[in-house]
Amino acid sequence: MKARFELVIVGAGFAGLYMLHRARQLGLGACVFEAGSGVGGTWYWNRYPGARCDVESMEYSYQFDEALQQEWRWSERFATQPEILRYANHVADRFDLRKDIRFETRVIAATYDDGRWAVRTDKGDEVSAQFLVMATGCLSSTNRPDIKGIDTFAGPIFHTGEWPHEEPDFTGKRVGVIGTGSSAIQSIPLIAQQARQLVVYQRTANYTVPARNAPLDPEFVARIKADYPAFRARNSLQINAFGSNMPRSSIPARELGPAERRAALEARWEYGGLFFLGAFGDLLLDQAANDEAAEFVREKIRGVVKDREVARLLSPGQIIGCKRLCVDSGYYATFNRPNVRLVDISASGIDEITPQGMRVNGSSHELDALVFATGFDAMTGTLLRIDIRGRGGKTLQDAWRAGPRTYLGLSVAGFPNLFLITGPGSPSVLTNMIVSIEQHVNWIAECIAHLRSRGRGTIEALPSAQEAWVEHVNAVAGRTLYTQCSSWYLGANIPGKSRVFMPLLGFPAYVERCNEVAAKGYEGFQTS
Ligand code: N01
Repeated sequence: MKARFELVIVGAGFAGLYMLHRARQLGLGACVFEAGSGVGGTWYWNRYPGARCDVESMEYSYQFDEALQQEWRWSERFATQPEILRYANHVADRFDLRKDIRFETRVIAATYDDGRWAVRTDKGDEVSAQFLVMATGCLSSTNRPDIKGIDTFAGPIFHTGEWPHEEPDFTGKRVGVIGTGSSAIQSIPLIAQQARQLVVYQRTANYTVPARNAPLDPEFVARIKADYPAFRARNSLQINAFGSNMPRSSIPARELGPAERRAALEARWEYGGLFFLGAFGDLLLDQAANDEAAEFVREKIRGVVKDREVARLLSPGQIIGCKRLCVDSGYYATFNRPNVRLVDISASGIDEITPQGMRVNGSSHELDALVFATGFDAMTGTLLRIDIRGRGGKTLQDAWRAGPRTYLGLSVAGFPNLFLITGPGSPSVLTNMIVSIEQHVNWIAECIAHLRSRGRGTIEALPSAQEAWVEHVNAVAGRTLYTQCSSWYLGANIPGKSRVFMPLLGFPAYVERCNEVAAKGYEGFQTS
């Protein structure tokens, strides 16, 4: 296709779908390119067994349309991947979005020249647009470690982030899972139920808390639906933009006695989910408070896992919450099964993959299938795999050589009319993503409307505003414990990636700043 649009959107996940809807409301001619064959983004690709959201379903949905949020019925407290994908498809149908989406088409290059973006795809499309919106998601480029011998393996290799549409059958098979992050922790209990033998290769033990998932109580749903906007408003005032039903405590651990601290941790452990990190006001600020919560989880692990050595290996030592906390259903108990084995690879990694399996710590393991649950090149990976060139032909790769630099996580100096949705430097992955997505899309739509109403065609972040923003993001992170472990928030999971803490902590303050920027005529931007 060769065509001219006002807006090109890359990605048909929750960000791309809503951006398209808003573009239409503004009367903009828009086109979406999507690499997958359907909508849903993360929820299209991550179909591994056990995949479900760790934000409660009554919150993990759009709020822009009251009829939509009233009519959709979630079945469980934490929705499964198939249910969330059904929801994304429902939204696409309800708002008739598919006709402007080109599926199975990957954007490979975008070049800015003389007020417009020239966008190229792997299907040979060459389109031009005034505005380019990257709705590419934060966790959409899989990390496939380059392990010696990987191409020699005789059986199938799966990655949780690119799971096949046809469900693999592990019945009677010996399966190896590499990694113990959220994806592994969700899939391991289910793979263990099917496989003859499951071997889990763990480099770093991870903290996980029980989900306490359950069918949704109709009375609870009715209460929320009776005034959904008020529920949304309360959630948007939370630091992570979710969880007003169980808000973070404002009391620091040191102001509580030992029994009160214990009770706070127990209550949140019983409640289930990420709320555990809100047991103390300073759990992610103060080492002693964090140590107490971490030891509490280790004690729980020892209480569940019968083999002492396995329990010890499963017990993480790092700061809890510093890497994304995992939420599980039966993860630790899975290691009591006779067909499950934990292999510690923290000291020397995996020696090599062989046709029959793996060599680890000098011994051979025979396996029929391998599952890489090794995560993503988060937040920047997908953007940097596209050849994006801004003013004067400068590439995004060059602009971000020392780590991503944005203004508000929405815009990059030197790249006019390019918008990022939930980009680095915005709260994104530290929040309920759908809430952050809607806030970004609304801001972008209002910005474009503002430009049009004033007869202006371009907007670009000022380098000075961007530098100040990068400093602000670093300063906020520096006041917490988040920067003190090797997480994907910092890019530390990808060899050679610059270490920069990418998300910004604190949704309400961020929204206030975005609104203030707009109210001041897009302060920190130049328009022409
Ligand atoms: O990926 P991860 P994920 N050799 O990066 C290991 C979201 N999510 O897909 O810690 C051996 O967390 C790596 O080890 P180490 C959520 O935000 C949400 O699980 O680097 N091992 C780690 O154990 C989450 O945080 C949900 O030492 C290697 C694992 O692989 C994010 O997605 C569900 C290795 C990767 O863990 C990513 O989660 C799923 C190597 N060469 C995902 N390289 C929910 O909503 C990496 N590893 C619940």
